[in-house]
Amino acid sequence: MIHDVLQALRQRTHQILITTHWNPDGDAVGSALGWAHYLRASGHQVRVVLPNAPSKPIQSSPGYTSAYVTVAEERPDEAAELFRRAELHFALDYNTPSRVGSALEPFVREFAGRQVLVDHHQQPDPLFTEAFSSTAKGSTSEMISDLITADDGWGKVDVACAENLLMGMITDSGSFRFPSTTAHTMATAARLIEAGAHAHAIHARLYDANPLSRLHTFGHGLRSAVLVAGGRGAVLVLSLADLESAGYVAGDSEGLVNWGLSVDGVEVSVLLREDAAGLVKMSFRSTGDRDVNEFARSYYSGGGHRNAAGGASSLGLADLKAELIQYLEQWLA
Ligand SMILES: [Mn+2]
Repeated sequence: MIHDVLQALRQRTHQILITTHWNPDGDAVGSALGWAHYLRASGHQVRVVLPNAPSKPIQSSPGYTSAYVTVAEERPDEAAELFRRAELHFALDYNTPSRVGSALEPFVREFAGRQVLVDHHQQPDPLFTEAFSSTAKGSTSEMISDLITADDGWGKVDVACAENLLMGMITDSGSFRFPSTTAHTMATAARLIEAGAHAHAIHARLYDANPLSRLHTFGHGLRSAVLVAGGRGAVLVLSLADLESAGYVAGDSEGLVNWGLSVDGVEVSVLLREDAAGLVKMSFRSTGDRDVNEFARSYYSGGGHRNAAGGASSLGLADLKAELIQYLEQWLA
């Protein structure tokens, strides 16, 4: 299947659109910009549409400020026009059209041209008749690197391309420590470093550039941690009052939920973060076979991967916490 796509790309120049999911993370932006750099080096007309802007450190990725990158939330008309104009759409790092947000979702659903999914989440939407989808892969950026290998195209990978793909691999693998990290992952990273990517510089840009509010947000979250289900579950909470006192800005709580797993014996960690709209955002992390994707889907209309998922509830922070602890006690008993 993917060879058909690569062959079509080799035959002539295409008008290509690349999109990725709402709140684009390092892998979303890394795979999108990395693939854009590669396809442009191959002579194609390429535009990237991001539903909304990523965090500041990710905005310093090579190419982010280029004219061919459109943030749909800021320029909706331009984004709509790009969907109308493209003949080939690559949907990267998401499994279903709703992940691009409600403004862009109809454009993905009604796209008239050829549509190709490249993604590592579970349950790819059947809308994508051409799907390069594998949950065994740790990142979409690694999958894009595989496409470049299949295209025999490493000669066209410049520093900007390599930096983006390596950023995606670093962020989605927790700096190469998650179970999805394989020998192939490391070999791919080595190839990207050979192509000019600077692993240390990427890491410093992403992780040593915190605002103080992030430390204070973590402080509140870490202090709140409780163990449930005989120490197999951890629950962390950030109330609106916590966020206010920390001077919270969007993104400050990213990665906080992982700290629950650092406690000896904890298999499932959940972070509840109160939202100004009265909603509580939920992040789930687990180790081994504990399937938080399933748990989040069943109880909190969420989903994600087996070991990392999200959800939301309008129950109110205190009630939700009590309910969640009850479910965790049952599940982890
Ligand atoms: Mn990803």
